Amino acid sequence: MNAEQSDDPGETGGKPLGRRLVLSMLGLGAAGVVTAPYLQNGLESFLSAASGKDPTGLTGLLPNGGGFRYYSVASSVPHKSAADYRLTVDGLVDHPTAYTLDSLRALPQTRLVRDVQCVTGWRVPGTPFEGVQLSRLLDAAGVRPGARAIRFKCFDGTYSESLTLEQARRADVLVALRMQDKPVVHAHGGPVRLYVAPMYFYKSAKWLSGITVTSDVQRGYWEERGYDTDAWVGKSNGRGDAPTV
Ligand SMILES: Nc1nc2c(c(=O)[nH]1)N[C@H]1C(S)=C(S)[C@@H](COP(=O)(O)O)O[C@H]1N2
Ligand SMILES: [Mo]
Repeated sequence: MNAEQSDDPGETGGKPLGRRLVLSMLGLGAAGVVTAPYLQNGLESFLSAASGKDPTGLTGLLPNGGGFRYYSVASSVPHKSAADYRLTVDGLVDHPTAYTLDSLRALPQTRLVRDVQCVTGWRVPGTPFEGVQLSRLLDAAGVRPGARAIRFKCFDGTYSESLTLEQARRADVLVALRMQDKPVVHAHGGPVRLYVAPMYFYKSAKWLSGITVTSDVQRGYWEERGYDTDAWVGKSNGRGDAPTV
């Protein structure tokens, strides 16, 4: 990573901190090799142990087996259990709602298997996601006339995303409770993340806490930093052909 690349979605903005430094902060040494005990315990337990020592959130640069990079623009993200997780639906709706994890689990679930594509170049083919279609939650809330967009909030306190109402109503947009056929783990945005299958992965907001129906598109975190709000894979200013960083 260098200063040039620091505005890539997934990298923490504006901090020209060298990979070596980050790795040494994590106690990995310059080779950047995640050593065997960490692999045995699972990468996530390693990352959660490391995250306290990584104020930059650059643990996303670590190698991992599944092909995913673990990204967070926030330096630390609280953990939410089934007991304290809530997803609010509000704004231009007739029935503002707060869902618990159990109430989301009780709704019909949709499973999609698509390729995940980050604009920085990495890609994970055939990844299963499962959850509630966003359109179902919007219908339940009763979207008012004059509504044209959705604003997504995250409990990391920093990230945000947006979709037009038309995009949000697509059948391949999920409020995902499962990823890779298991509950969404904290590192991947659990317990609940957005999954916008046809768009670059920055649209798939992790640690989803709020869905607000709005009259106009309010740009999200990376969108304020120059990335397209209409982030169709292959048809937007993402850089799917860029080398993996
Ligand atoms: N809350 C939050 N959501 C986020 C991000 C983030 O930094 N914070 N990064 C986005 C980007 S750029 C990517 S590529 C994916 C990465 O998801 P992963 O960490 O599960 O691989 O999450 C997206 N959603
Ligand atoms: Mo990304």
